[in-house]
Amino acid sequence: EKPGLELAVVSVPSYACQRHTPLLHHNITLTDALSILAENAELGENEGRGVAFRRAAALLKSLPQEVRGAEQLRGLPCLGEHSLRVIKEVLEDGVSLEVETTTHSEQFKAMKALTGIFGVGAKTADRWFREGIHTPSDLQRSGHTLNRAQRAGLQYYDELNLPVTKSEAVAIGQIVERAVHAVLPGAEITLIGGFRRGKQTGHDVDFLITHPDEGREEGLMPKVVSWLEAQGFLLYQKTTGNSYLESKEGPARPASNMDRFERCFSIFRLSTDNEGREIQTGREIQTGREIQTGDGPQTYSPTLTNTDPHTHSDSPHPLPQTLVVVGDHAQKVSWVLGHSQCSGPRSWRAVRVDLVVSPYSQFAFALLGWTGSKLFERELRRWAVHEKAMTLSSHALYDRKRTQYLRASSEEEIFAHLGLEYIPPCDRNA
Ligand code: 8DG
Ligand code: MN
Ligand code: MN
Repeated sequence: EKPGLELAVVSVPSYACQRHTPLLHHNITLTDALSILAENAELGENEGRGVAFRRAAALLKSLPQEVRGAEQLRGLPCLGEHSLRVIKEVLEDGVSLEVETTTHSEQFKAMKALTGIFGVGAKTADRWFREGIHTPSDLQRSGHTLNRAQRAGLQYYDELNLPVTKSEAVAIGQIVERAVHAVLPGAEITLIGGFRRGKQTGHDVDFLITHPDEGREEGLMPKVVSWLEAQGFLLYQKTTGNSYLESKEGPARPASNMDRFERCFSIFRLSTDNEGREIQTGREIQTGREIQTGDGPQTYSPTLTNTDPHTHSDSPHPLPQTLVVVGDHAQKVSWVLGHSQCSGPRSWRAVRVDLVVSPYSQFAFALLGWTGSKLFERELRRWAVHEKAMTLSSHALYDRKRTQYLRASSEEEIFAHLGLEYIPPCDRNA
């Protein structure tokens, strides 16, 4: 075989969960084009079409080298007629007319801007679009009655659309850890979602919380939320209780994307100084940390007053050190903060945070289900159903032939139950 001429077509498997998909790959131009079409289909509530474009893009992300000609794609799975046409166009002309038209269409731009408001889905955005509302400002002026989530979404629109950096995620993680340990010592907190897959930025920060003594985690979320609220860390939150019940007959209906864990969708108030450097201060607790400036690390001496009655340590203990928001991102953050309509420049930013609590026995399933990517998750469930006659959710794996639940205490075990090679989080970026 002549390397370089043909992509080694050593048969690429057709399910994304059978492949390694790293964050950085060789076909960005092609996948960007397909993602636009996927997004447009999703905004138009054409889910099937969206998935087809997502699968095609995911296939390209898993290839070991850049595709230079359409002939290299022969024999590859997941490439439908429409996706192939777009790929060929981009390979030949550098751009696809359909993608360009979509990107510049008034409807696509408006739908993106409106669904970019936290709490606004495609249906609502479409209704508004047809009333002539194209931007968040239009919406503000319209006088429409908004729900609590949408009001918060509109209020923090610019900030919530700034990417969250890894260091901001770490800072949020420290706050979450303090909150959780204050109300339930011994609980374990795991960073999930895109950051667990190795992304350097995200649209939010996701955490999974559990406790080794099953049952101790019950009712944890309201306590964590109260603690965070008392400390002034929350700008918005909506908590939902756990409603999962395992039945002997197996899952009642095919597992969907929505699970039934205790959870909290929130907006955090993350402190920054006006240059974007981070100085975390709660209302009552001031934490010490290392602040990295252009001149190198400086120590910020800790004064920790533990005011929480649930924890019994009264000696000040040092917290894990942090991080900083520096450089380009910091400038962007301060620019947005400085220009937010409601106030002058300020020393904090809003960050979307998702918290999920799982019982210890479901932890591996929750971890796998919340690490993503969304397409990787969808493909895992599709593989389970179609290839293994099993039902996978973020709670459990059910074997329909043996009519029993399959237990697992690690992601590795779940992949093994499914007859799949283990794919680590960094390779689940489908
Ligand atoms: P990003 O935030 O950096 O943009 O990417 P992400 O972290 O991959 O996306 P996400 O929207 O935060 O979602 C993280 C994972 O959580 C993703 O795999 C999808 C999954 N997820 C939800 N909602 C639900 C849900 O209700 N149930 C389950 N099982 N998973 C969910 O977002
Ligand atoms: Mn996320
Ligand atoms: Mn999330």
